[in-house]
Amino acid sequence: MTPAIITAAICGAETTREMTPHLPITADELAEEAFRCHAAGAAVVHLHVRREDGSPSQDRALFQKAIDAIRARCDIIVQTSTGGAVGMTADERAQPLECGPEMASLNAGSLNFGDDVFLNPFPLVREFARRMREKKIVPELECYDAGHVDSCLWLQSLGVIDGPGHFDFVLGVRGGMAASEANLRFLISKLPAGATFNVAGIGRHQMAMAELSLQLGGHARCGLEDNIYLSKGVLAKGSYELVARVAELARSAGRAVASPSQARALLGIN
Ligand code: KMH
Ligand code: ZN
Repeated sequence: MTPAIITAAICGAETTREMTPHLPITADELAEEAFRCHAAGAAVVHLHVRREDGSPSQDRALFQKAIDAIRARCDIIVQTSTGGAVGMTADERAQPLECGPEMASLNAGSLNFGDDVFLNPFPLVREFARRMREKKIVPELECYDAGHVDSCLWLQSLGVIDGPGHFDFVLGVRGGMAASEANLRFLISKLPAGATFNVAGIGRHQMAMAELSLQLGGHARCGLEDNIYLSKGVLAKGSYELVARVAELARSAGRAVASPSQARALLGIN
């Protein structure tokens, strides 16, 4: 079986210090958390950054500082967010692509996101994809709904994004597809031959979706961006505790845990 790539989503844009005191905010805190996640088995860190007051930002300088701090600690793959927070402009969101990440998220379509709307119109997707290709940044195709997979296949047929692609099924957002086994199996059935997939279950679905993905040959994402609890009512002390648990799930599924260099080979990162 292919080694399992664990992605640690350590910060996000919506989780707050009021929700959990364990959220990393400064560049040093983000680097320390990425290092702990790497030690626990993560090969990729999905990165957002914050201003000093904790508010979400896509500021290039803040990203550069965080990336430099992470790279000084370990060789984990840095996947910068181009999603940012709901309501940000495309120009704001694209800034981290200027920081030389190996990977970046590419959100494949729009959806209701709780009471907000997360806008990803095709012109934005095409422009982000163009910049990623120009900079040799490997996109992770963020799909919150089945139509987003179809959109990616259409963009592949137009040559806008390279196939077969690395997909991330984000399941359990209020407004997107629910986190269920039937939904995940359906999404996998839509993938082109040779595609790889990751699953990010939101909230209480995180571990169950990670386990299922690992059993089905996929990869898994966890961390405080998507879920703050280690078990019911018990806050995770950091994303690293969640990564350690997913690493156990991988081994139980008969999968080795991929190192960053194994993940680079699997994801086509040169
Ligand atoms: N914060 C969400 C609205 C991404 O990083 O690409 C979007 C998000 C996706 O987190
Ligand atoms: Zn994100």
